[in-house]
Amino acid sequence: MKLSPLLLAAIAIRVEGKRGRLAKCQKRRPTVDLSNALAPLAFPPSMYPDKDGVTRAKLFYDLVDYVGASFTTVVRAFNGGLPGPTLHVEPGGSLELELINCLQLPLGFHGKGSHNRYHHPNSTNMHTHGPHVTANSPGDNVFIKIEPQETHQYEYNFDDNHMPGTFWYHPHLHGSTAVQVGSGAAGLIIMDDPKDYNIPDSIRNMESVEMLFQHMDLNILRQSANVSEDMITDWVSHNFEITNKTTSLTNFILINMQFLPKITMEVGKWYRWRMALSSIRASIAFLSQSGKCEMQLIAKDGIYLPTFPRSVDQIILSPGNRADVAVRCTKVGEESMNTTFIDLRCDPDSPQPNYGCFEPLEQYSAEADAEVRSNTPVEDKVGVFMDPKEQPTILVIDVVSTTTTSPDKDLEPFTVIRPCYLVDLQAANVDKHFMNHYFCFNEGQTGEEAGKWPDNATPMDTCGVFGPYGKGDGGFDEFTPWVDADTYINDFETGSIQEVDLKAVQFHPYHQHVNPFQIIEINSYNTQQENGGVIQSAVADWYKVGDWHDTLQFPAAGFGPKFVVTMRFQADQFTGHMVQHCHLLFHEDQGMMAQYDVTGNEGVIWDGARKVDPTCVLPESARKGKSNKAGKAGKRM
Ligand SMILES: [Cu+2]
Repeated sequence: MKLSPLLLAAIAIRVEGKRGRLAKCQKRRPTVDLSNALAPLAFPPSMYPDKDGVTRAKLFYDLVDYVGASFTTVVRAFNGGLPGPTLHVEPGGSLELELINCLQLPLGFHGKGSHNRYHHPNSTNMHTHGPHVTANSPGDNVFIKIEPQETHQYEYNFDDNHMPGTFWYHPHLHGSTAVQVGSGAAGLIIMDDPKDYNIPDSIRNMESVEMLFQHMDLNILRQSANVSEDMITDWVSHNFEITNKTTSLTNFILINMQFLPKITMEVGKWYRWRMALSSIRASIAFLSQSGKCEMQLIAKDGIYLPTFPRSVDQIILSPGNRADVAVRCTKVGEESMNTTFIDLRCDPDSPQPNYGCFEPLEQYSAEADAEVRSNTPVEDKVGVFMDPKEQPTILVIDVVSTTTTSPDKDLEPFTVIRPCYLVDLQAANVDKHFMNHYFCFNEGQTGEEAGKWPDNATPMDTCGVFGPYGKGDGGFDEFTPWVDADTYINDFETGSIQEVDLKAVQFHPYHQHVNPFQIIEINSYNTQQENGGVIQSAVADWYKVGDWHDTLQFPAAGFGPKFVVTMRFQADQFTGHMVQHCHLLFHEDQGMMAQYDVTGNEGVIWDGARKVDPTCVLPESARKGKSNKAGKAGKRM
């Protein structure tokens, strides 16, 4: 039967009508040109709470032509800018966020075989990384799927005792996190210090510099675009052009998507650098080249240090981490912030992809490059992504003379009054213990590991976490790549204290949603083994027992498989999903994710908090004695 043009038109309208074309999506694709090095660092627009404490944000997710320092491409971005707008929120307030997915069909790779591989590049969702909020809708539910031309309304409510700090947001749809976050879809969330917050004026009044660091790992982006059948950033056949406009590097660190930007700071004045690392693979460490810029660590992952400030020589960030660091430069002139090499024994000769390495690596061998390129026939067009050259400098500071007569004083030691969900847990009685052990099979291992190859794994790189349920760290028959939103690896009740050993934490940055965690023990008993474990002094300064994180990779080369970091957290208030995953997002897409099931009663807090710290602040709901909806248990992995 031949369809009449009229009928075809009617079908077209019906298809269009089902998904609808969203109003207010951009009519023309904007160009964002950030190709020049040494340009003044630019900041994305900021959105602030209204008088009622509610931040009302609309984020349009759509395409942008990005002109970078060495290449141009098309990326997915929020509100036509890179990075997305900075969302300011306040304790006791909320964030009402409408996410409008303006992307178009096709869905890309989906259906059979796509589960733990890169898939549906044009569908998306939102994760607020760091805030202590519920994972249930309309809150931080990362199992929401917003298909092309659909919208979703999120609402995140922050308790009035929420610790202010630096957080961030990014898409978190399993299968498309690497391609989306890795090409720039991210922005900062800043919970500002309330006017009456008990921090010193020197901290409160410090001018802030907001920096979203982005590692562009074009190799992984190309793979994920390819596998997910992404017709937008399909860098194999179109939409990608090496320009070498400012640099020939193709593997580098950007700040607010700019290559080697410049900031201006007055000599002798403290600035609060609020930083987040949006990276799907590399970590970074950097320092002041001349040593003439002092650095005092104030907060990590949006949580003030137990006592601050802490003098540090280097700033260390792994994928997903944030840091607030007070920086004061004492010599007028140009200062460079240079990356350093923190040894994780990332083997440049390994045919396998290296995990959790600090970039830029000091070297890659020609053989390793050849291996990487062997499956990538387009190298002539796009260059060698793992470039052997370093990008030592990532930021330049113009230190200028000051208009004031005296330099800022040294920062005085101080402790903040903490919310009860962040009291010291080092002496607490633990209710339950779990061992988190991440693992990846690489493509090259499939043959020799065939006997151990799990039924639910895919034929490519496959990552997962070891069961058994409630215990972890089992044998290969307990190895489980991501299952689904109804399946859990452990359960515990609200109001309990949980302890987790992180076993592969040298290589895989462990991130858990909802509840941040405290470092309890850094187990270096294995120091004498093989190569002799070394914890560099910069690492020892940065990661201390008692510190809090929501994402942790511990750079400890040579410690071997027995190296473990033990952490604890309160399962505070929020029942339901508590997702944990590797923040190398290409691993997460390939299955390195599981979730805890928080049962018990909604709203229950740990009754020991006030005994540990009588000054800790309870949320309003607990002060009024509300609590009570029981959580229901989910399916076991
Ligand atoms: Cu990983």
